[in-house]
Amino acid sequence: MTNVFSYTSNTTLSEVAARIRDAEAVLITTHAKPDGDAVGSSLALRRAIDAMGKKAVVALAGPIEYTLKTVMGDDPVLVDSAPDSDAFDLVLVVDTGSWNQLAPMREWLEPMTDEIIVIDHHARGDDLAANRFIDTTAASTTIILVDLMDALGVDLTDGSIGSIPEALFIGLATDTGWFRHGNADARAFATAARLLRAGVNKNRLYQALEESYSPTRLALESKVLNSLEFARNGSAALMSLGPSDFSEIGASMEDLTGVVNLPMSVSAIRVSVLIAQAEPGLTKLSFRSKPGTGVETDEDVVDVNLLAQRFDGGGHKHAAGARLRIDLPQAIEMVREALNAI
Ligand SMILES: [Mn+2]
Repeated sequence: MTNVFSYTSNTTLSEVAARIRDAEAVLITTHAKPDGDAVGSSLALRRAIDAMGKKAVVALAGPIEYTLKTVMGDDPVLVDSAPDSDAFDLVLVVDTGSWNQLAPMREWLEPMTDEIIVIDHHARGDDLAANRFIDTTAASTTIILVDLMDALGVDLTDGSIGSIPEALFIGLATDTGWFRHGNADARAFATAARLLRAGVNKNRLYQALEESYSPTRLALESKVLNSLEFARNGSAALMSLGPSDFSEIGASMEDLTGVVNLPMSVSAIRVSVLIAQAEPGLTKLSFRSKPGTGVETDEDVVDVNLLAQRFDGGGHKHAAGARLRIDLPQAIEMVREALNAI
């Protein structure tokens, strides 16, 4: 008999809520280099569990984008330091279930497998926790957490700065590209409406997260667009940045967020790939694709999760990533080939 691991739920949200109610001290963590959904999920849980009178600690592995830091409030958060694992009787891992993305935490997470509950919306992950709640139809992990908060009876009517609804909104807004991406469905908009009704200030969050870049960002975009080439009969965009590009303008990998989407403004483009290398021997791939509109052929909808898997990466159908232990020219060659083959 073979046991093929399947990254699907083996628990329910009411069971997760019961585990949180029974816990005395909860440790919360998420993928390294956390994005808005990872941070929003972690903070929403911390604030909710803290309000229940329990100890709740968030442990993050950086770097954390500057813009994200400005909306994190003054919650106590451990960054790049190992928590005292013995002090916790429950661990919540959010927005990932993959060792790849939890490498900095693996040493202290692995002995706690029985205490871990993964809450995630990704399609792939590892067998790293006794319990998992996976909903791949959720636009963000925070949208799953709204249901969990309801199961816990957490009040979501105060959306002021530093509130639980605000943290939930940050995850939802950023993971949907501010409600533009294919995952922004009716549930996402309904949840957004509920959080806005609670008073979440979306204009403040949008400016803090999307309109607070340094001039370096434009210099970086200029370099990226300069590298643009088309593949797959003009339906794929491929862009690349090498170590000298980064050093010339004093930019780093963290400055690249969202840049992969630039070519999407072109009608014919269905898929976009950004290949970036800031340090020797490590190249990062970001994949994006446009969702179907119902008026194009099936071949026009590219599943970049499958594409990323060819490079040992993964993600969602329309947003995925991978890391390669090779240099830029070789990575470009491999991606060019893969794009022309799909
Ligand atoms: Mn997410």
